[in-house]
Amino acid sequence: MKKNMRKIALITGATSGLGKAIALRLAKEGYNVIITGRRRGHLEELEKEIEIKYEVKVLSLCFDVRVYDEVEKAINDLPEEWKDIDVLVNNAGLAVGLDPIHKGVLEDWERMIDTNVKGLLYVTRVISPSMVARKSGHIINIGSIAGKDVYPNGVVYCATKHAVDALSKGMRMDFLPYNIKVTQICPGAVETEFSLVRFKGDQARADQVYAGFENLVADDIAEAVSYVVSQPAHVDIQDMLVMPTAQASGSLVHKEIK
Ligand code: NDP
Ligand code: 8X3
Repeated sequence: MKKNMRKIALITGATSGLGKAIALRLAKEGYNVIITGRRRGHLEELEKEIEIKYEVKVLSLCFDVRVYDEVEKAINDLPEEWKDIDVLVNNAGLAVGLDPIHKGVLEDWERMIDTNVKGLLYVTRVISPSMVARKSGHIINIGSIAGKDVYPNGVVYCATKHAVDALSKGMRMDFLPYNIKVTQICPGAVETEFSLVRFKGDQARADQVYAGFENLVADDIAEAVSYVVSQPAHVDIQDMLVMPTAQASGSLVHKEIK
């Protein structure tokens, strides 16, 4: 921790799933947290939960990572005491649809590319100059097994996560002179709102994804984040692949359906 000051973590996509669990975990560990997402009501609920449970400060920022002007305004308008962000967790992201390329829905492709690739870049572009100036910071990009592997019908999502893999490697190079750690955490199947979003609200189809095996839960990834941020200054966990025991690759899950 800074002398007499708590560290600050900003988590994108904190309204549900991994981002919410990561925000709660970092707050539990004494970070003041900036929680972001588009659903203002969800942010307000999480803000209250954190304030009740932990003696840290919490600030909500409601913006769409796909809109550069919104990202820039939200971050640049931060009160002075919140400006020196120590840990940025680039988590906001989504898959939309599960179609072969020749049947792909252009709007779905745009949403995935704009959120998972351009959104991550926009947030990093606005926050990293302050880390560079201070020669201090830690950027954690939430990638995926889909960034290490490719599975049929999910190719565009996989391509966006391969982009996150490349961006994580490249950021590590660009930030090397500035003492900024870059970590990529790549989960396998975690039960969150992810599949509900992918299948556009079809809960039964989303439930099928997690049937017959023990998937990861969001707290498993919060635990991974807790591990990487707690390393000493000279240690950077560069890349972490966290899979359910029953999942061997992007498309190979051992299911026991009764
Ligand atoms: P959820 O759908 O539960 O959460 C996604 C989060 O991203 C929400 O908080 C959502 O907030 C936010 N988000 C989506 N689009 C935008 C946007 N345009 N602007 C701002 N925020 C946005 O899914 P997960 O928690 O599972 O996903 C989190 C990350 O983990 C994603 O990057 C995903 O690709 C990755 N991942 C997930 C895995 C899984 O199996 N669940 C496995 C591997 C990686 P809001 O809607 O309020 O804007
Ligand atoms: C999310 C999990 O299985 O769609 O990244 O790759 S999966």
